Amino acid sequence: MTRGDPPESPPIQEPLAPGAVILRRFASPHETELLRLVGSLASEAPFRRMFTPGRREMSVAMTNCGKVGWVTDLKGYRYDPIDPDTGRPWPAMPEPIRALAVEAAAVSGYRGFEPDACLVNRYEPGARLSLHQDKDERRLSAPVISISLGLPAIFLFGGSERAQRPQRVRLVSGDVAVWGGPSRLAFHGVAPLEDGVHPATGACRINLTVRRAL
Ligand code: MD3
Ligand code: FE
Repeated sequence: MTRGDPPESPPIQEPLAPGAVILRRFASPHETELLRLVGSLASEAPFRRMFTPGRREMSVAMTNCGKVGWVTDLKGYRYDPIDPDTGRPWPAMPEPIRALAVEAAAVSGYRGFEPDACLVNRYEPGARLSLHQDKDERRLSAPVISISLGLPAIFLFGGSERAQRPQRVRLVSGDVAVWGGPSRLAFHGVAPLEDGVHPATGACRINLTVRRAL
């Protein structure tokens, strides 16, 4: 990816909540390249379905790149520099992914974002993510940037309390969302993925979340 190339159609910024914005189709010009990079990092650190400390197998398959990766097992959730499945460090974060996330953060008002981790989620039809907060990162002042690729999904965006009924937002391939400030600790999740076929991914959705974990 070349930094500074304008997207083919002007990006639409859709405010969602204080500190949270959706940049519609911001990543669309890079869809093919991003998916190629995901394929390449998954050849080093394969997608796997992890277990929660509560012994449930997640329906979403995950892998990571960057200095550390998010893992869950019977012992708990954490960021680890070593992939437990391969015993090797996670693959480095590809520069185009880092640059796209830093640019999305900057246009959303978060300057100086220095990500060190990227969690890659793969949803097949029926896969879902129940409402949760992302709070395993040390620096909650840094935003989380999410990049959606492939099949559309209904993203659930709640408030600071789990009981708050979440907004439902449809995210399509190329959409980038920025979550920071007052929204950083909001409860969020993903509704079960609907069946479908996407020209670039087939029957799945890939989500990249770029973070500052350490
Ligand atoms: C709002 N991923 O990996 S991305 C996750 O689509 C995760 O795979 C979802 O939740 C997915 O933890 C949602 C959007 C997202 C990511 C992080 C957030 C929204 C967020 C952190 C705080 C608030
Ligand atoms: Fe999350």
